[in-house]
Amino acid sequence: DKEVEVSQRKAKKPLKSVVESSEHAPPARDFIGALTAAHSRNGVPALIAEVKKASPSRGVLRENFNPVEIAQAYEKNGAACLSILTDEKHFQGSFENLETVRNSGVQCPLLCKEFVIDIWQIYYARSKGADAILLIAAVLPDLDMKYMLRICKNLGMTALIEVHDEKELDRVLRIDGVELIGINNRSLETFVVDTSNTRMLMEKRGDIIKERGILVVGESGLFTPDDVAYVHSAGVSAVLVGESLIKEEDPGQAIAG
Ligand code: IGP
Repeated sequence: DKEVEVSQRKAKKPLKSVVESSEHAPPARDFIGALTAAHSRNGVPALIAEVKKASPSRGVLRENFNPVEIAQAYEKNGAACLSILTDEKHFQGSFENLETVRNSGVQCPLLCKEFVIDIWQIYYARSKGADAILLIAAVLPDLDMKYMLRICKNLGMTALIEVHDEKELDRVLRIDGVELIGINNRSLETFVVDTSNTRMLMEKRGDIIKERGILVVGESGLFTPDDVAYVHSAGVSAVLVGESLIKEEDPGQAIAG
């Protein structure tokens, strides 16, 4: 049904016009640069804070959901980058949220969190101001991944390539031009979260990753400073945190605290 969803969006706007608007968007900001700067400045993993209303495993996370307010609070309290859920079906996100956050004066680079299966989505994300986009190894065959990575580069965007297991990580490490890998602690199939997943994969492939200068993001299920310290010691330069921040009454304060 993802297929249907995408073709519906296509029906709204043809690829050609979306490509055109992507070319007229203000240039993409440096997502990796922002992560590296924050990591070396603070000596702790850079924070990508996620603007997320709901999830398939947890339902609605926040009732009074105001994406701009949350984004501004995250930025003010030291997030290096923001992740904006645009998937409507499972996360109640929208491209409108991405666009309004981009136009709200927030300076942090923005990651578009979408289940990309079609290049249309990449151009559309860029046209709405995304600086980076998620590409999930579990849903994309190698050829698509390579092609989409090229498109991102041509648009000046960063691709965050998400893996969950060793097989996916090895596939991704065989692809040229990969600069940023996310290790998801949550299985997209079972929703089971295990933070030792990041550590396990870093123990196995950390050497190659370092050698190739690839940056790693620890994703999902991080709730406490100890959780963050744990994935940091595994060698990640950044963490992606959603639920534990968004559920707080004051999501900005939750970063500071
Ligand atoms: C954030 P959490 O457990 O802190 O809310 O997780 C982020 O990692 C998670 O939302 C996520 C995700 C995804 C969502 C990781 N990969 C792919 C949708 C699609």
